[in-house]
Amino acid sequence: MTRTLTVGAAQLGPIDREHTREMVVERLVALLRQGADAGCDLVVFPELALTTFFPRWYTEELSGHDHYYETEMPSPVTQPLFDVAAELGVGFALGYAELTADGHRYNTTVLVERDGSIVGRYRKTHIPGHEDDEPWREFQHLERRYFEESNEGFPVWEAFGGRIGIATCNDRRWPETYREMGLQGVEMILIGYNTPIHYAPDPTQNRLQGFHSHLVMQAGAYQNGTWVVGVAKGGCEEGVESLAESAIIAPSGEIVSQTATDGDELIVATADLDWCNDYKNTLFDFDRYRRPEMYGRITSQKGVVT
Ligand code: CDT
Repeated sequence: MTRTLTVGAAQLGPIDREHTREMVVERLVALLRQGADAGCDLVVFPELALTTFFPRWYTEELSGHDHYYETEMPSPVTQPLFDVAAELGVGFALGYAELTADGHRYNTTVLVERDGSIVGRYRKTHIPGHEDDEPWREFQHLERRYFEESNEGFPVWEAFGGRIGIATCNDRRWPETYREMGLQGVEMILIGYNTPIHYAPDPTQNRLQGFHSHLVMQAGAYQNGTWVVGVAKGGCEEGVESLAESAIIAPSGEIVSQTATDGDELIVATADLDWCNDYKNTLFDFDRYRRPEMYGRITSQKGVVT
């Protein structure tokens, strides 16, 4: 019998700064219900799915955006999501800003099973953008000011009848992200993102945002024999145009479903998890073909040494 997991990519349109958590949770619950109607086991929401993408604004005090962070998960305001998940028997992955009791700030995603229990959480590893005020930009990308790099690595969990991993937005551009999970036998990687179309350091890349997003996720899927679910918060949020083009990608590297809008939209695919083995046991039989003794620089060296 084949192992299948019906997964929904629940793309979100913009969340404005005036939108309350309650308003957003209502949108998430509506998408979760749509997912249940479509037979989903798991619905994946984007990165920072409870608030606007606040790192676009500089605050003098680091704590200036603390109202955008969650100090508990679930909290009274996010509890309905967990309750509806358990009621419908549909799990979810949800990105949010996490402020820990000892004052650390992470860009986090929680994975929740079909009974509403927490499987685990992933904290973003690769934090893009900049730390300091750069008012010359049309809008800023201050993730490096408002989030710490996680040192926890890339866990893979036995859940939903398969092996599930998570990456967050910029993580998807780094091949190490996928390979770290590939080496744990991952079968589905969930990736939420907020990707502004305009890239201030090199605007020649603007027209390529969609291509680059798919390029890296499709390569990561194929080279590791895994499903990849890429989910955007897209559309024009607070004047900033962001990439949509959410996609569910098979272990072959092929896109099997893609959103057609840049607003709230659910796409669904029934993922055959055993399809992963067609790649894991042949061309990408790591045990047989990898040469880790030749890859020493990958973990011993950070920048380029000519
Ligand atoms: N959220 C996030 O990681 N976004 C980045 C934007 C590019 S760097 C300014 C991304 O890699 O899509």
